[in-house]
Amino acid sequence: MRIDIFTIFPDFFKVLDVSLLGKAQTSGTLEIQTHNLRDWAEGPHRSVDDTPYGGGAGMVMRADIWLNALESVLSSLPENSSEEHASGSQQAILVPSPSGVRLTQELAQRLSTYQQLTFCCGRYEGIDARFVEALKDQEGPEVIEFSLGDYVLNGGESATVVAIEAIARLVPEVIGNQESLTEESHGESGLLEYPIYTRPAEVAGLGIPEVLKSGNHADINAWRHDRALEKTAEVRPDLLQIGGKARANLSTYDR
Ligand code: 6GU
Repeated sequence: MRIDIFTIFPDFFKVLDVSLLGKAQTSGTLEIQTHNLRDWAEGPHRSVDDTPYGGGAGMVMRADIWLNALESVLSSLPENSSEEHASGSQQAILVPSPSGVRLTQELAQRLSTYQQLTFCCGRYEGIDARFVEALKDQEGPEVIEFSLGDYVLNGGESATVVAIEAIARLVPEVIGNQESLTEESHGESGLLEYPIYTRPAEVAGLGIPEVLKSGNHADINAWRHDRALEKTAEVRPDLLQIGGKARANLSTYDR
């Protein structure tokens, strides 16, 4: 998978050189390139923003600079043919924004099959709305404005790091043990994860649930499902509501 990141803070993304994503870059499974938006700006200050039409606080990033930047990098990438589209080799442009669609495990899963992703990190009050409008108007990669949740960040950089970690770990070869992906929170079941334990058998006066030492895997699975359901009902009841992802997976329980 290839990832291009446009930002005025390229240094922010050094964190992606660490741990599993760093290894995936070294091995060539993942190629991440950052681009400094100011390289497409003009004038002595290489300014990328201006005051908002209609007034109001803060500054707005200029759509023309953003479009020029994307144009010069994306046009140099291999064509995204319809043939590739069918085999799951798509491209997407991702724009972090508190007013985007929620980044879910399901969306991360879909994007992990893409060949190339472009992240556009806005700062200040965001990017001139015509940037996304123009991208959607032209034939080209799918455009997705995404949000991490209902709170406001100073810019899209940290959200982009989060999105890349969520997506790239689902690319086969990035995580050594694919099995560790199968039973985690927000996975297939739609439930939060059950509690897990390791040695020592006693910590701070607390032991291990007996069933986990029983060797009976049917009992262990039933216990884990119960705990996952309990935890979900306690902290994320929304996941169990009608339309909630977990609801279809409660077959052994009263709905
Ligand atoms: Cl993706 N961007 C910004 N700027 N703020 C956010 C966000 C994204 N998700 C939640 N808050």
